[in-house]
Amino acid sequence: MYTKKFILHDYKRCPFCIRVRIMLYLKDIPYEVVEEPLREWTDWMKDWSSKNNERPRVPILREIKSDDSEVVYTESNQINLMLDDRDGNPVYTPTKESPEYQKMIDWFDWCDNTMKPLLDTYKYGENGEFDASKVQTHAQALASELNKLKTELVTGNYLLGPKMTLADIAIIPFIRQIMRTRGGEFNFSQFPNVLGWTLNLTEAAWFQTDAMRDEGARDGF
Ligand SMILES: N[C@@H](CCC(=O)N[C@@H](CS)C(=O)NCC(=O)O)C(=O)O
Repeated sequence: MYTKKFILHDYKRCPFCIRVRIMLYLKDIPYEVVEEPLREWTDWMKDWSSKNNERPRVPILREIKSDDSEVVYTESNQINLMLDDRDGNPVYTPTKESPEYQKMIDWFDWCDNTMKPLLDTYKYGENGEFDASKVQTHAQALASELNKLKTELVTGNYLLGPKMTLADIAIIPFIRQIMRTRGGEFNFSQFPNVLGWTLNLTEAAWFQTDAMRDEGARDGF
């Protein structure tokens, strides 16, 4: 059964969605977009979430097959692993048996479970209550985690060496978010190679395409 089309349930500014849009672009996979109004959600999302007893969240990628059956994929990094592998030519995924594969999984985990909570606190405050007097402390906590990126990027252009992988794709939308918070007040001069890695990716011609645009991304997201 062949794939008739992909549909991405998307929110422009969501960094998890940007991960998936990067991959769809790099793998040259056409797709339709359904914009999800966060917290209101489309009827499809409400229906899917109640049938599956899952909280509505973006991104969701639907694969519509030639017989109109559909497969629903959730979790941005899992979606990206699937997209990279589906043509039998995984360009951005290290081989499963290699130490790099486990390192990639560790970066996924670090990004979502360690760095993102610190980024949210830096951006929105503890429990979403912004307090300007605590920004410095929150920035320091975030900076101490970003040291991991700094150390890793000493040996190569990308996190796992000379080639861009899903590890870079997973993390880059979040670093861009830090760079944009409150007009870019985070002090990146302490991380010149992280800045270089970010600009190398975000200023690449392919990153400037419509799919990667996250307009409206001021401080709000
Ligand atoms: N682990 C998920 C996280 C997705 C996620 O948290 N998406 C946010 C938007 S950035 C969302 O849908 N939030 C709505 C909610 O949690 O109610 C992934 O990697 O896809």
